Amino acid sequence: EEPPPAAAVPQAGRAGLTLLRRVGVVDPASLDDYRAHGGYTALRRAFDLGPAGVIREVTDSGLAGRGGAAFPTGRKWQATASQPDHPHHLVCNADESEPGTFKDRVLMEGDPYALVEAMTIAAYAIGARHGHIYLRGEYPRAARRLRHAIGRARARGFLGDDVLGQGFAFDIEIRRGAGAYICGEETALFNSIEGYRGEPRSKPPFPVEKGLFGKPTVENNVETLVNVLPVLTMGAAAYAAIGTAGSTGPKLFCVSGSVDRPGVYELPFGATLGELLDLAEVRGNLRAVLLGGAAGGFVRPDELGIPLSFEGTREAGTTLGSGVVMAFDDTVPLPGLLLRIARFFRDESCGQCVPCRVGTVRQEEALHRIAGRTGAGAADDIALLREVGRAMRDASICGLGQTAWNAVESAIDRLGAYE
Ligand code: L3W
Ligand code: SF4
Repeated sequence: EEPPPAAAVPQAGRAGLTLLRRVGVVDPASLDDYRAHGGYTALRRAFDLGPAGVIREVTDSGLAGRGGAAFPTGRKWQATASQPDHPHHLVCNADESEPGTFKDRVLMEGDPYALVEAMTIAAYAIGARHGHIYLRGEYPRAARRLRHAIGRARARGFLGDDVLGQGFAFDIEIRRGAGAYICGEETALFNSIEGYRGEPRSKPPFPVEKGLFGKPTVENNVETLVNVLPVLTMGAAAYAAIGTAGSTGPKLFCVSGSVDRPGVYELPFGATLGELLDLAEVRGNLRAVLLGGAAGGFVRPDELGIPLSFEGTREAGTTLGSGVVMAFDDTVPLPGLLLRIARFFRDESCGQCVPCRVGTVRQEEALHRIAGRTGAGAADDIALLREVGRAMRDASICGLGQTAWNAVESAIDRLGAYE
C-alpha cells in the first residue's frame, strides 16, 4: 500500500505532536509498530481506572467534540452510560464530508489502530459491546487500513469476546457511506446504518437516550475519539493544560487553498489564525479565509489575530467548525465561490423540511442573479437572501439548513461582496 501523500501532513515526524505523532512515522498496517510507539497503553490505563474512572478523566480533561459542535465528550459518555435501556451503542462518525475537511482521513489512514484503541476505551466506559464506524464512501484507503487493523486487533485479543483477558467483549463493524453529505448528521447516519433514507430525525430525544436502533448511543467524531488516548496517557490535568481554558487539548486544522503547504496541521487551541497560515505559507495577496467549511464563515486578512479556539472564534463572530481553514487570494472571484457553496447546499439538502429544501434553491437563484452585479443593483436580492437565510437558520430541522446561509452572509457582511 502506498503511504499518505507527503503533502497531507507537513509536520509529520516533528517532535511535540500529540494527535499526529504516529502519522507518517509508524507502519499503519503493523500492530507491533503501533504498540512500539505507545499504542495500547491508554487501554491498559482505562482498565485500571474502570468505566466510571475513564468517564471522570474524560470529563475533567474538558475534551469537547471535534466534529464542529464542541459538545462536552464526558457529558455525552456519562449520559449514555447511565441509561437503564440496553444495549448501548458506540458510533464513530467518520463520514468526513464538510468541504475542506480531511483530518479524520489522515488519522484513519496514518494511524488506524489509534481509532480502534480509542473506540475500545469509549465502549468500555459506556458499556457498549458493539461499535460502528460510519466511513465516508470516498475513503477507500481508510477502509482498507481500518479493516486490516480491526482484523489484526481481533486476532491478537485486542477486540473480541474477552479483550485482553479483562472479561470485556467488544467488536467493531465498518459501514461505508454512499456519498451523501447529510449522512454525517448524527441521526441521518443512524437511519443510514439502519437501512432507511439518510434523513435527520428531530432532536430531542438526543442520541445519548435514543440513538442507533432507538437505543442509547454515543456518537463521536474520529478526532474526538483519538483525543481520548492522550487524555488517559497524560492524565486529565496535563491534557487540560494544553490549549485555552475554554478549549482544551490539541486541535487538527485542515489548511487548503492559496497556500504553498496545504495539509493537516496540529496546534494547541488558542494559536492564532495567522500563526497557522504562516506554517502553511500563504501564496499571493490574501483576500479572505473561510473558517469552518461551507457551514462556517469568511474572515478578512486583517482578522488573522483571531485565536483558534471555540470561544475565540465565537467572540470574533465566526466559528471553528471542524477545523477548516481555506485561504483565498485576490484572483478568486467571490461571486463564483459563493455560488459554488450555494449549489453544494442545494444539492445536499435532504429535502425533508421546507425552509431548507426551498431556501437553498432560492439562495442559489438569488446569487445567480446578482453574480457580477454590485451596489444598488444587488440590494433587492441581498435583502431577499437575508430573509431566506433567517428562515433557514430559524426553522430548519438540522445543521445543514441552519448553516446553509452562514458563508454567504459572512461574505456580504465581512468581505463586502457585491459592494
Ligand atoms: C445530550 C443534550 N446530547 C447536544 C449532542 C448531540 C450531538 C452533539 C452536538 O452538528 C456541527 C454543526 C455543523 N443532551 C445535547 C446533546 N447534544 N445537546 O451534542 O450537537 P449539535 O446539535 O450542536 O450539533 P450537530 O447536529 O451534531 C455538528 C458543524 O458541525 N459543521 C460540520 C462539520 C462536518 C464534519 C465533518 O465533515 N467531519 O464534522 C461545520 O461547521 O454546522 O454545527 O452529538 O447529540 N442536551
Ligand atoms: Fe434535510 Fe435540510 Fe431539513 Fe436538514 S435542514 S432535515 S438537510 S431538508
